[in-house]
Amino acid sequence: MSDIRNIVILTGAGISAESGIDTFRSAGGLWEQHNVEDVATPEGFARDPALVLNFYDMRREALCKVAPNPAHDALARLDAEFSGELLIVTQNVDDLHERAGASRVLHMHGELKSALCTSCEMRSPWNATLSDRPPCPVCQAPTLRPDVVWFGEMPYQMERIYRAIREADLFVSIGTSGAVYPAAGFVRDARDLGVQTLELNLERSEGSHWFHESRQGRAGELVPAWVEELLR
Ligand code: BJW
Repeated sequence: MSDIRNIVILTGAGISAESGIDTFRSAGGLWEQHNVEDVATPEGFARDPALVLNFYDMRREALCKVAPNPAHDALARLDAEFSGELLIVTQNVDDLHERAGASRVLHMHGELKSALCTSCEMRSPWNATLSDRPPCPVCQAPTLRPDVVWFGEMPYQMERIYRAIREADLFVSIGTSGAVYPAAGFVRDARDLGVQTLELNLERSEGSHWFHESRQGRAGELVPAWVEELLR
């Protein structure tokens, strides 16, 4: 793999599962405990803002009790030691990549520790609750919502992601079911451009057949082994 100079990595909920954060679609996952239409759509938020703000307040609070696992640590090591271009595109709203030490990270579905004002549209770093309707630090209106991307909304920084995929020679997908677009389509975009593709996931995902190679297992084992292989 010594000719690899430009890598795009897509991560999903599976990379944070061993840290104790629930995935979405697994048995007992978040979408089994909550109706996705109620908590992850703009319509659900309009219908019952208190329910949605509480859901995200609880998840933000739970973040304090978890820590990065060996898969996050391995990607942080790659970020530090890989001299080529690297972009970690995460669908996750947690901050475990950053807490492990990675800096080349893009949160395409937003972040739990950020609030978005529906009045002035400014994004502000946020560590506290939102269900008590605090004022926006910029315009003072009590109209903050979680700065996350719900179904029907445009993910963040799509232009930058597609540019990185166009320039990549390796695309790696880690811990994602491949059920949600546009992220689920990145593997096909990459393949169409002649980019090598690798999947690391607990089980074969919905899009496994699109990858040149698919390895099954726990992210905490597969990712450190792959990073070691790449940097060797
Ligand atoms: C392990 C492991 C371990 C476990 N080790 N692995 C019909 C067809 C096609 C598309 C659409 C359609 N109808 C509507 C759409 C579009 C829609 C969509 O995709 N819907 C699908 C349901 C079909 N998408 C959108 O609306 C998006 N916006 C959009 O498309 O805008 C228009 C556009 C057009 C053109 C270009 C660009 C844009 C927005 C999607 C927003 C998703 N939001 C959420 C919530 C975010 C906030 C929050 O956290 O609450 O994002 S939903 C949820 O799913 C979350 C995740 O980021 C996302 C993906 O989930 P992920 O990460 O894959 O988790 P799981 O649980 O599904 O999978 C975990 C995997 O890990 C599993 O495979 C496990 O096996 C594995 N695993 N333990 C390794 N230890």
